[in-house]
Amino acid sequence: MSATSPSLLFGRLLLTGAAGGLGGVLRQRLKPHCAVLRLSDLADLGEAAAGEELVSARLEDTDAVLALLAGVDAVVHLGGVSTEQPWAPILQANIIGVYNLYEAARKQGVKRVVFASSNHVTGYYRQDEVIDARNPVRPDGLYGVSKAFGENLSRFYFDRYGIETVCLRIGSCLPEPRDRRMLATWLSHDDLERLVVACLTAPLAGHTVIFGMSDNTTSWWDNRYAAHIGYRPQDSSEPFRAAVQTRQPQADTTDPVVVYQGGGFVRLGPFDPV
Ligand code: NAI
Ligand code: 15L
Repeated sequence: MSATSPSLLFGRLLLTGAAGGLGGVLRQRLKPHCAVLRLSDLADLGEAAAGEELVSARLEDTDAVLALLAGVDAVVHLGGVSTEQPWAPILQANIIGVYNLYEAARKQGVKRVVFASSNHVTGYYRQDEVIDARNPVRPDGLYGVSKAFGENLSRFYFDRYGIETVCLRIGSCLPEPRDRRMLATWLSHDDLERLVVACLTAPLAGHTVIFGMSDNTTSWWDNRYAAHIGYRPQDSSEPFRAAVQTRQPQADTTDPVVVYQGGGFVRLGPFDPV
């Protein structure tokens, strides 16, 4: 069941990355908020349900992305490389792709974008620190660097062209927290829906960075500068704590995976040979 009450707020919404993990979650949950939900990916999207439009597009294809944004009121941009990968795919999807998206938004008159950034933009902060949106970025890999690029690009398109963006620094959005780190980073699927709908409907979004987390007891992130978005998480990782801690005894506290907020990502890549 939807975590927010259904209402038709948009004519046409675009969801990129719709064939992915979170795309599958939001495909069901954004439909009540628009007359038409345009779904895009390079992977198979299955059959179109009533009120859905399916568009196959590669984000690095400038013309395809320009056409993708025609007639769209707002974009939820999930598409792209979602883990640490070699530079070539990151460049195509997360650098060129996000540039194509903002150029298309400018040319097609789209006024609001919800951009799936990541906690890996700030993954080299320590787990004993609490940070907010004004702390400088400290990416934990090329993936995090590419998301920081998207955040900066969207800032420029707001300052120059007035295109509003909410950058979601999503933590770990899964049905349940899987490990100790995720007790702090977990975002439930219901709270993801609440967050995205709040970003789409906030009267004034401007350019905002918000950490995508549930109302977890352990927390490394402070959303004080995103209060105007009106996101109210209703879930918490706490009911999962005992099971997680039993399953995963505390690891070596000098291990970088335990020290840094980015967890295992601080060990990954770069993959290109020396
Ligand atoms: P995912 O990898 O399951 O989905 C990404 C989708 O983008 C895929 O369906 C893929 O086919 C598509 N895609 C990749 N390259 C593309 C290209 N060049 N052109 C067009 N489409 C392309 O990722 P997931 O988990 O659904 O995440 C969605 C977004 O949220 C991603 O941008 C990810 O970086 C971000 N995010 C997700 C988190 C999570 O916990 N799932 C945490 C932090 C950020
Ligand atoms: C991310 O950015 C990834 O897209 C996702 O797969 C998770 O690994 C998440 O971060 C995380 O930090 O748990």
